[in-house]
Amino acid sequence: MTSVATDKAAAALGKLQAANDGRSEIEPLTDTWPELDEHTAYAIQKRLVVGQTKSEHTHISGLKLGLTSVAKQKQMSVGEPIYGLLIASRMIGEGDPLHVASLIHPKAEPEIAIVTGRDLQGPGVTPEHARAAIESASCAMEIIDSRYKDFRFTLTDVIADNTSAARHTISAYRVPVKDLDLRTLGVVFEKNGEVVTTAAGAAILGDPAVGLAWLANKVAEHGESIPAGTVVMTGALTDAIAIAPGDVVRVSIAQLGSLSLRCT
Ligand code: 0L1
Ligand code: MG
Repeated sequence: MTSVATDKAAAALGKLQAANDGRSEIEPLTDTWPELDEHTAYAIQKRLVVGQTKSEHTHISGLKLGLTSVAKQKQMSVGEPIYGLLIASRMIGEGDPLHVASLIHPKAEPEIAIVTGRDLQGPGVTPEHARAAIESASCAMEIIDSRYKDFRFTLTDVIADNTSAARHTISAYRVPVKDLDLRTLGVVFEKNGEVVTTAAGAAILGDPAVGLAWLANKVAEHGESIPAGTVVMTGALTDAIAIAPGDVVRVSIAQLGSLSLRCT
């Protein structure tokens, strides 16, 4: 990075951190820094998250995929997903409520969370390698909350903003995937007792294992691997829905069970 880019990255980091701490919206970084590139955006993301974990005395607890549906990729004019980092203190325990006022404009999305049972070191990880590395799967929900006004951002903006990650909740019921085909699991997403959307595991790039393989190869570009025991949120199975105090959202996934989240 040139010294100008370093200064811009430091300023961007400060803006995102302040927006996160103050629950305030900002304009996209690329409005004033259109040349922000993907590599720099991931570097900002990492520094942002490491700073948050230090100030909250917590740690990075896993990885997440974003933009895993073809529809979302088309909307953003991109041909691949993105990844972000999970923060342990941002996990909502099963049965605990989400305090909506602690966020800016949260939305909930149903996901499959997996835990890996083998190390994955890219490049060259195939969906077959990734499939064999998935040890268990669970029902999960991600609460996304872009720090950008009206969720308006470019690809590099959202990467720098840790892919809109805000909170996540994962069922403690972990199902071994040995005899499970994640592609064909039916998904029902409800809000206040009404079905909002349905999907299948194949909504994640055709197969969550494809997402995991992409992730292993992508983090390798940044000198990282995915060690055995890593939790990965594999991406939204349906569109995210806005949530408000009083709402209860629930995801049910065939063979994985159900998970509810009450918003206060
Ligand atoms: O987890 C996600 O799929 C979110 C990716 C970022 C895009 C968004 O905020 O909708
Ligand atoms: Mg998500």
